[in-house]
Amino acid sequence: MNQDYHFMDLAIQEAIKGRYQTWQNPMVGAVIVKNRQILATGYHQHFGDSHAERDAISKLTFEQLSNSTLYVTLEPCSHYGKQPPCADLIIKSQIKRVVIAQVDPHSLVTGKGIQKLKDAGIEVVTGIRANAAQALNYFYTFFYQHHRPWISLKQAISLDHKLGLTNQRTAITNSKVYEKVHQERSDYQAIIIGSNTAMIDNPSLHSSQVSDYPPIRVVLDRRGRLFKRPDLKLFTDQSQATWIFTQHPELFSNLHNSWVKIFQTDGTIEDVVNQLTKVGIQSLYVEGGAKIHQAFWQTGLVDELITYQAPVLLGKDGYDAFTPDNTVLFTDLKLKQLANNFRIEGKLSHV
Ligand code: AOF
Ligand code: ZN
Repeated sequence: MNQDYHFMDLAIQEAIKGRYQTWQNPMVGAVIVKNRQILATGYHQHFGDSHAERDAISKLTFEQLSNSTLYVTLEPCSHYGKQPPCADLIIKSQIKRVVIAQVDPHSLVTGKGIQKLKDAGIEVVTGIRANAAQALNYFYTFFYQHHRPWISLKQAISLDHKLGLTNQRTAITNSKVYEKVHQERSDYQAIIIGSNTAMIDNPSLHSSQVSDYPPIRVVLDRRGRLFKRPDLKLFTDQSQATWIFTQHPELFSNLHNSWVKIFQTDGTIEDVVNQLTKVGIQSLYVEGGAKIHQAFWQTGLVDELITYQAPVLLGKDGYDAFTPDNTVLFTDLKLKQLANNFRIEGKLSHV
């Protein structure tokens, strides 16, 4: 029915209100309708808090709910997590019809929520605006489908494909790129840099969106060189968590505190990705430098390359961006001009 699309669009608008606050949970929106009238709306407001369905249902009386239709952007859950199962609440509320956009890719839920509703005699319709709902929770969906985080490499290069001048901090891109990168970081759950970048650039890796869950700053420091640099912003600025992956955790005993966490690794990127997967990190923004990019590239796990290019030639004193061994084809290419710089985004063809 046409109105199903209309009400689902509203549910998607509701879901978006939770952006930057649902963290490892999906953004979900709900709309309850009876006789073509909207009775209540709701959304998942914060990680750990009420689900969208409960948020909407709790605003209505039993009488209002009875025989109503619930529009929800994600399949209602059927398991006990931080919240009780929404499917049970929907059944208890005597909602007659449930329209769902996306089937939950989370293996604890997939299909089970829908089945529970059907078993209780509720009419269930799925797939209404499924693509839009999936796009809303792109990284969440990828994580549960592929059992690892989505990985974007980000690099800022000159026209001669160099990242900067050797051993000194070099800003080659303009202020619009600076703003865009700060905004873009907010979409990811972790930002990754290598120890060289940490020491040379001393970055704070801030993101521009206000959130209770700013991206975690992950530093790959196999040899444990950073223990001698407690002055780095990553250690002194408590705005975001810093996680160090090293083969020498013992060196960091003094730096370990409530926002700095030390992880032991075997030194491979695969191990870092595995450990991040285990703690539920769904998306990585790998900022470099070139060695880290190269190491990620070699795993074959990179899903997207984001390149910012500035109109400058760094010449022979510049150091090279990473270079793949073979020809690489991109899909879904996006090109955007930011004043006199370019942003080029390409997904790898395996995605
Ligand atoms: C949400 N918000 O509106 C819906 C979700 O730990 P819990 O209880 O919050 O459960 C999280 C899971 O519940 C989540 O991964 C997803 O599978 C399902 N549905 N989650 O956070 C919602 N409807
Ligand atoms: Zn739920």
